[in-house]
Amino acid sequence: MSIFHPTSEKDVTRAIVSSFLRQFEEYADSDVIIVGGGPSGLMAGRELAHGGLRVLIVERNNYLGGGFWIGGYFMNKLTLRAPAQQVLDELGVPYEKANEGLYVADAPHACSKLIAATCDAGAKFASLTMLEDVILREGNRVAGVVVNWSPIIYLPKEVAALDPVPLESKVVIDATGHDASVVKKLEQRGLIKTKGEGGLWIEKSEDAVVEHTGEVHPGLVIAGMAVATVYGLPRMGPTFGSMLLSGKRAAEVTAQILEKLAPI
Ligand code: 48H
Repeated sequence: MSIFHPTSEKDVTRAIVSSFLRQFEEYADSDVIIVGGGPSGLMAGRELAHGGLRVLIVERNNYLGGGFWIGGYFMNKLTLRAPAQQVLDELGVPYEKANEGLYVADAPHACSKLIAATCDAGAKFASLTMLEDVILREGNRVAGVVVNWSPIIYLPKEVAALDPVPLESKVVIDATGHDASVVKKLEQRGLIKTKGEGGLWIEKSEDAVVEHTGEVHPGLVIAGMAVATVYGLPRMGPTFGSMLLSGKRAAEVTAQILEKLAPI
């Protein structure tokens, strides 16, 4: 006698397929698409979804969190500088004071809480999904992304000739980290020029990344390390405060753009 309710195999498959399709269909037209599910993308997604917007986070890996699982080298301890520890307070992540204004937390704890908070806020995810291109409309405004199943890059060419699918959104956020993959699609067309990130300088980099977070091209906002890559700002190494605060800033800027598009 099983302790579980009876079900059949086909019902398990149908439950997965129909739930996935319903969501994919709905989010083929989102308010905001965020490419990249690292700390800055998750933070932006959490804030925007919390504000009632329909947010889809596109992530090429089958796991979320990007570089937030590992603090530096092989050690899963994160550092943050004040005032970013307030985000850990909001998320309910414990941390220790390492020095005045410098805090250290367990990366798996912080990362899993941030993922959970983003889910709780209502953001949805397209995993194993990579950006292939952007949708460009009048005046080259970014109006969504073109995505494909990320494992196709490992398949032979004759098998991998899969056409991608477009997903529309009012705003796209590039939170793809050092690669700045969305911005690079505009650079390929001569619409923007990236400078490439500078050398490591913690003191300078974190403020600069947060300050430069914003709309870099009509319909496209940048967050996190992508900001350093676009503007040639110094990198900060294994400290994450500016990633979280840049994600928050990206959400504020995005909300302002959406308000201008359709004033409430
Ligand atoms: C779909 C994609 C694609 C694509 C990438 O690298 P991340 O953690 O990015 P941030 O900016 O949120 O955080 C950066 C931080 O982790 C870091 O590297 C720091 C602080 N470095 C400082 C230093 O000096 O080195 O996450 C980006 C996410 C990842 O999950 C990628 O898999 C994903 O974006 N991604 N997803 N399509 N084309 N490109």
